[in-house]
Amino acid sequence: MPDLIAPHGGRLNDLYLQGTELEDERTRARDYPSWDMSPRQLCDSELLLNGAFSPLSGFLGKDDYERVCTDMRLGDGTLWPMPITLDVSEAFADGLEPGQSIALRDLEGVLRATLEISDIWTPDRELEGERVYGTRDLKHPAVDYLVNRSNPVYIGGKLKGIDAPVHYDFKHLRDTPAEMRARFKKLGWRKIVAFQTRNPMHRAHQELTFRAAREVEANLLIHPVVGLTKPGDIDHFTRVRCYEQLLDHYPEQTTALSLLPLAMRMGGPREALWHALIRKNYGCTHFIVGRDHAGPGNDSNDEPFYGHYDAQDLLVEHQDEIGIEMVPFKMMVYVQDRAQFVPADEVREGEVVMNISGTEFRRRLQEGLEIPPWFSYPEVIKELRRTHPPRHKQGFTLFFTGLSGSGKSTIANAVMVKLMEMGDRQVTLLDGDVVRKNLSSELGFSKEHRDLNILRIGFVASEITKNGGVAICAPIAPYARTRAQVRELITAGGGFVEVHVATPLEVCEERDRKGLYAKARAGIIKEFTGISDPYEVPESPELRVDTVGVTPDQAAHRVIVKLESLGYIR
Ligand code: PPS
Repeated sequence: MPDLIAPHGGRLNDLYLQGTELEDERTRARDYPSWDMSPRQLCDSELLLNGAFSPLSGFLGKDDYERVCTDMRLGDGTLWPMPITLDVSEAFADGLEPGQSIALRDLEGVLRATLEISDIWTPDRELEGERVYGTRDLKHPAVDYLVNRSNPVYIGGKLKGIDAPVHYDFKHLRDTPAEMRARFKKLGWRKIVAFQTRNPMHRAHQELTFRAAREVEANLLIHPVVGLTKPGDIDHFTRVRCYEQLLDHYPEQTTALSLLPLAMRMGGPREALWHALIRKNYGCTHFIVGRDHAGPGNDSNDEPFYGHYDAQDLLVEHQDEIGIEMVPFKMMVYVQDRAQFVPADEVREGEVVMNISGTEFRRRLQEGLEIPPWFSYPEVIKELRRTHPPRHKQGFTLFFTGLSGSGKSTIANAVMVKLMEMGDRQVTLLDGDVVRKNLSSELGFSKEHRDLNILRIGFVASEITKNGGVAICAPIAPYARTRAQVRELITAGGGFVEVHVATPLEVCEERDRKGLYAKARAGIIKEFTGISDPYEVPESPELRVDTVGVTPDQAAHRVIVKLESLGYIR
């Protein structure tokens, strides 16, 4: 059947077992060592198993991995730009051997697939970052993931699918590649242009996708990513409701919407190639690529990681081999006199052009300001406002950090009382000592225990914040990396305001309210922050307060003013 030909002429994979084969493997898997997959591995395995990553039939083995990293090809020469690897802990890998099988489970422990091991190796993950993403800079989300989050050992091997993951949300919008192809066939769509997105779509996007489809005389597939996108992106529940609203504004029968559970890497040019291969597998003939496709933002020197058009250039080079045609994404602007969006290069002299940048749009959303209907349909804005209310209605975490005796608890208490006096917020105080009594009573002060303590506080604060409350935390939190992790966790669902209580060590020691510094100096208390243990000073907190010569009331007032200026209270 020609419609099941995947890129490079290969077949579209469906790795799920059926009938007795399935039951036999399920029985055998009871004795296999079990690995609980991470959210990224869950996304990857879903797309491996349903054929979206054809021709791959499992997680990459070592030879394929090496060649993918160096020249974007599998061992047999087939184009494949992204290493799809199964990273596991040393403890899990210990004792495993090629030829053995392992069970892959989801977060609830349900068996999703088994993998017959072909290779086990310890990669150089920083080198992988450099080869694949062209950098070792941790500002690149994929490099950060590789270095700080992924596990140290890789296992390669073929997959056997047991149970496909169940998605309880937007079931009517989830299609496997085979289902999507069948749908196109049924509709009689022969040319399909796919649009990839991880953001809400506004009128400019609608216009550019519509024009792209018209230009190549194709139907349009809006194919947003709902797996893992860039930290800080708008959640997929909100986005999908927005896409559904937008769909009504396309001419009937021209456009389809389907969700792609992909874990993006923000890999720029290589990622564009990967996206195109995936869309080819879903049966698309054309793919829209814009400026900075799947771009990771700027590096540590505030320079872009990739050139604006690198992704387009790389895809054009390989489009024939993939068998999909790139449609360049045009920058659209609104021409007031024509009451219409047009490509920027078609604006006539003297015409008044209007545009709202992404940053300006987010600001208006955050501050509850007007967003004009020429920019986005009111139904779309209404959906966005439901889950992204203005800042003064959002939850937030106020995170005090500083040395013992710096005054964190005193200021935190004063701020709490002031917020309660205002009356329209539910406030929870997670003070260092209180947390250690209740949440973390078994923990000591090693780096490992301190980190665990802070991550627990972060977890509780993120739940409070997500649900619209205010969490005030006041631990020492001496490590920058852990504070950053907490920030990331919390900003996914609301605000995060870091206050460094920067009272100098000499002053804290002189005050020595609890007599702990004396004990630390005498060596009675070990690993004491500032004396025999580190405190990494925050580089760019939202606010820094030194309590020398300042009353607690004045310090708390500064915090309140900061919260007002950030828009969290008014
Ligand atoms: S941490 O590092 O963030 O987990 O620390 P935290 O949970 O805030 O706990 C700090 C309080 O514990 C007391 N204490 C110590 N602090 C630092 N180092 C050592 N070794 C230590 N041992 C006990 C101290 O009273 C801290 O309270 P604060 O309010 O900060 O003075």
